[in-house]
Amino acid sequence: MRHEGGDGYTLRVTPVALTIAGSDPSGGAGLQADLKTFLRFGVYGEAVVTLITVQNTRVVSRMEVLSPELVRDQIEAVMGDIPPGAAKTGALGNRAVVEAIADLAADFTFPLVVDPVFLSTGGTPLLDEAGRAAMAKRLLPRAFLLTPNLEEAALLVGFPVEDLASMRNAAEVIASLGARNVLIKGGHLKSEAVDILLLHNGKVVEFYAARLTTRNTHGTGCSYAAAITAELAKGTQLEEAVGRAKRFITQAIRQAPGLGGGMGPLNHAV
Ligand code: PXL
Repeated sequence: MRHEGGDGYTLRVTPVALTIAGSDPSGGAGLQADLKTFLRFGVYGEAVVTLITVQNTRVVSRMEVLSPELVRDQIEAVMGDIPPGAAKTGALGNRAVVEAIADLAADFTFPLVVDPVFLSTGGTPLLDEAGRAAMAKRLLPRAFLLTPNLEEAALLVGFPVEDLASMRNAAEVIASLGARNVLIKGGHLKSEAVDILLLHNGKVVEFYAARLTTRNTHGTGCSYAAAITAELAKGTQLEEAVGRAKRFITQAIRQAPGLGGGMGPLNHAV
């Protein structure tokens, strides 16, 4: 998008990011978290809905996945009009939706961040088993960056991922499945919150943050991946993008507003 100055000159180009994700009506996770994060990073946000959850900070009580045609039509509608500079996927629900997105992603000319959301923060499945297999086979090879947490990484590679050594191994395996770059998030490690970024050239970068003891982590994964996507939309190099996103997410957890009676949301305005 171009902004014209008073004399008709171009002031700046507005970066655009797209999320393809599920709805969390409590606003802490899913596409709502993504849009807030995009805004915080100065990026215009677009959102394609894949599924609707019924949830609050305490419980996910229901989920309904949209038809793959409806997801596809939404993506095509925005691609032809306001094409993004980067996109991310979140909760996708089932195999048909994963495959519809993978088909379209073959033509994406911008980086795609795939956040392999398998479970909600509280443990409710947000992608079924056939969907996980389709993600590994069809979507992973389209991913500029894959951002699993420890549990998601373990499900993808088939061995436990619970320390730095197994994180590195898992990143290598995921890269061999076709993801160009891999970020394994160690927020649930027993020691420090260390994330490992394996770049396509083989370089490994570790991102450290102090472990925060809090229950206000609802939507952390979504918001982290959204922040990276926003930076990529601005043209930031991946390593720098992850560093900025990590600083944002650590502050957003630290300054969580303490809303709700369960696992509360982050402060996206930090
Ligand atoms: O943070 C994972 C996630 C993604 N998408 C939706 C969610 C959640 C977690 O609760 O509800 C819609």
